[in-house]
Amino acid sequence: MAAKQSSKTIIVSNRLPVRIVKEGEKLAFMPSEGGLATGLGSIYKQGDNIWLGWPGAVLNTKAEEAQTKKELKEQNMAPVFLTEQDIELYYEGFSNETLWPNFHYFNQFSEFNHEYWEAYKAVNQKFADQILKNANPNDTIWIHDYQLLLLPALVRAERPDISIGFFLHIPFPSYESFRLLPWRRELLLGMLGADFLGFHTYDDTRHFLSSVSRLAGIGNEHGHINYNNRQIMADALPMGIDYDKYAEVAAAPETLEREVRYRTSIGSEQLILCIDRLDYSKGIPQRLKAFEKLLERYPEYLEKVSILMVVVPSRDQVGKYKELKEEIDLLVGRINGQYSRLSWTPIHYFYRSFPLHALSAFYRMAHVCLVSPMRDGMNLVCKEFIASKLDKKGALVLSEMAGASKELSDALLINPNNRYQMVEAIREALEMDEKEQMQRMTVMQNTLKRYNIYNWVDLFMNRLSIVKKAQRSLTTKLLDDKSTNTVKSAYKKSKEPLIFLDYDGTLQGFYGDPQAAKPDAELYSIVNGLTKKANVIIISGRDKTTLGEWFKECKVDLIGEHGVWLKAYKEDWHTITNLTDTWKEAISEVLDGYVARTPGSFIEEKDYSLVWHYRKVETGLGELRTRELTSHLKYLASNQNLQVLEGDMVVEIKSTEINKGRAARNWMKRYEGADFIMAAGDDWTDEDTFKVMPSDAYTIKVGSSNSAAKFSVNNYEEVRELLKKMNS
Ligand code: GDG
Repeated sequence: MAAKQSSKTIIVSNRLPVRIVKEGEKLAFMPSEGGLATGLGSIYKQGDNIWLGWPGAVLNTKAEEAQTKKELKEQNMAPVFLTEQDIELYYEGFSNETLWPNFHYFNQFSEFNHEYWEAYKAVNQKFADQILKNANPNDTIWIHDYQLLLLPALVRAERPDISIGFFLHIPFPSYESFRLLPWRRELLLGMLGADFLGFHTYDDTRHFLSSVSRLAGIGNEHGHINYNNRQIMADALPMGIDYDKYAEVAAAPETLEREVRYRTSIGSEQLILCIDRLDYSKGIPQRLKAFEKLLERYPEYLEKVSILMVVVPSRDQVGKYKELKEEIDLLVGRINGQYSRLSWTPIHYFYRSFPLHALSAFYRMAHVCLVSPMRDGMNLVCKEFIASKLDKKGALVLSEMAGASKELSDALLINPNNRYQMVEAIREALEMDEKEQMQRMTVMQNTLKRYNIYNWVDLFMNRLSIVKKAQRSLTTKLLDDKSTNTVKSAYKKSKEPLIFLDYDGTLQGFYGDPQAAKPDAELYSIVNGLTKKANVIIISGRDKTTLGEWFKECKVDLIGEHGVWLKAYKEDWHTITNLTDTWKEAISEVLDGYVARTPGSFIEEKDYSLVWHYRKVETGLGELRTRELTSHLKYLASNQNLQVLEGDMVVEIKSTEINKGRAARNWMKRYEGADFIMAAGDDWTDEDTFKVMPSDAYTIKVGSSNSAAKFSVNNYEEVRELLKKMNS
C-alpha cells in the first residue's frame, strides 16, 4: 500500500535562526531572536515543517556535523554545511560584495568577479540538493533573500509542479542598476523558478518586473508573468514586526530598571537614537554631519541634546567597512572633541550589540529616533521604536529611501542626501509638541499593529497558495493526435452530444471589418455535418441580428452578446432577467484580503454590486492592485455571474447574471441527457463557459495555454480540423 504523502512547508534562508558557538570541544546552539525567526516560528515549528540553512559555523569533523544535524532536527531545522571557501566566495563575495552594493545603488563598490559567481552557483546548488532530499511534490517551499536568487529555478528544474515562494528582504534595484550585473539574466531566470515573488514595496516589485521584461525579454501583465507555461505573480508585501513582543518588552521590569540606570548616568538631556549595523547603506557619516550642523546652527541645543548611537559590528576587517568604521570614529571624535563639556557628551557611541532589554530601554528613553539610511529594504528599527513607545511620546525622523517610509507617512520624512532638510527635521522632531507626537504615533502604531509579522506570514502563504491554485486550474494540455482520437471516439460513441462553439477566433479568423468574418462554405459544411448528430450552440459576443442572419439555414441554437440573448432552434430570441446577490459574501472575503494588503482602500456595498475604492492608496499601488483584483476575480469568481468593471479609482463587481457561463449552464439543463459535452473558445469570455462545464467535458482553448480549459489548440484552423475529424 502506498503511504499517503503529507504536505509540509520548507523555509529556506542563508542562515538558520540559530547560532552555533564552539565552546572547546563542545557545540552550543543559541536561538536567534530576529524578527524573521519569530514570525516564521509559527510555521517551521509545526508538524513536519522544517527550516533549511547554514547554522553559522564552519564545522570540521563528521562528528560535529552529525551532532549538529541531530540537535537541529529536534528543533525542526536541517543544516546546509558550508566550507570556509564557500563563505568567503559565495557569502562575503558574491552576496555581499556584488549583489548587496548593486541592489543598494552603491555600484562603485560592486565587485564583478567570476570566481565569486561560480561559488554562488555552486552553493545555491548545495541548497537545492538539500531541499530535494527533503521535499515531496505536495510541499510548499519558501525561499528568503538575495543569497539564494538562483535557488527557485534549481528546485523547479527537478520538481516542476512544486509550490515555491520567494521573498526579497533588500531593495530590488532599478533596471538601470541591475543591468550592470554581468549575470543579470541568470539571476532573473533563477528567481522566476518561484510561483510567487514578494518584495517590501511596490517600487521594488515594479523594478523587478521592468528588469524581467527588459533584460530577460519576458513581458508581464499587471504583475502576472507568463513563463514556461506557468503564471507567476510578483507583489509588494511589506514585512511587519512582532508588535506585541516589543510592546511587552518595553513594559518589562528589567527594561524599566535599565532605563532608570541609564538615565541616572546620562542626565536629563533629550536623546536622539540611532541603531544600525555597520554598513555604508545606512548613511551613518551623513547623519553625524547633519548633527554637527544642527549644533552649529542651533547652539541652544548644546548640553541639551545628545545622540545615542549604536553601531552593530559587521565585517570590519573588509576594506570598505574598515574605512567606514574609521570615518565614523573620526567624525565622532571630531564632534565630541569640539562640543563636549565635562557634564555633557554630544554623541554616546557604542560599537557593539546590546541585549534586547537594553535596546528596549533605549527606545523608551529616546525623544527622537533618527533612521536615515541611503537605501534600506524595509528597516525594522523604526518599527520597533514605534512599538516600544507605550506612552506614544516621541518622534520619528525617517529616510524616504527606507521601505518603511511607504507605510509610515506620519514620520518626518527626509532625503538623507539633503543635509539641510535633515537638520530641520531633527529640529522639528525635538520641538514637536506632545499632542502632535501622540497623534502621529497613534496612527503609526495602529498601522504596525495591524500589519504585524504574523499577518505578513499569513498573507504571504495565502498569496502563494492562491497563485498556485490559479496556476493549476489554468494549465492546459496541447491537443495532440492522441487526445484528438480520444475526443473523436467519445463523440462517435455518444448518442446525444452537445457542442458549444464560440465564433470569432474559434471558428473563424479576425478581419478588419467584423462583418467580413461571415461563415464561409467550409464552415457551413462543418457545422451542418455536426448538427446531423449533435446539438450545436454558437455562443458568441456578436449581436443577435448578425448571428440570426448568418446561421438562419443551420440547425443550431444561438447565444448572443455574451449570454444576453438566447435562441433555441426554431424558437424566438429571449433574455435572462432574474438577479441575485448570493455571491456577495464570498467576494467580500476576497476583497477584504485586498483591503488588508492595500492601506487606504475600502469596500462599498450596493444592492447588486460591491465596489472597491482605491483613491487614497499610494500612487501606482492602487493601479497595480486593480489589475491583480480584476484578474483574480475573473479567474476565481466568474462562475458566479459577476462582471468586473474598472471605473475612476474604483473596481465594481456587478451581479449581471449574464455571461456565457450562465447561458451555457441553462443550455446544459435543456439538454440534460447529453452524454458528450464539448466547448471551444478563444478569449476571456469563454473562460466562463469552460468553468461551468462538467469535469468530463472536452474544453478547448484556442491560443494560449493559460486557461480553465483542459486542452489548447493554436488557431481556429486547428478547431476546424478537429471538427472535421469528428464528422468523418
Ligand atoms: C534586512 C534588510 C529589512 C540591531 N542592533 C541590535 C539588535 N538589532 C536588531 C534590530 C532589528 C534588526 O537588528 C535590524 O533590522 P533591519 O531591518 O534594520 O536590518 P537587517 O537585519 O540588516 O535586514 C532590511 C530586513 O532585512 C527585514 O526584511 O528591514 O532593510 O536590510 O530587529 O532590533 N538587536 C539586539 N541588539 C542590538 O544591539 N538584540
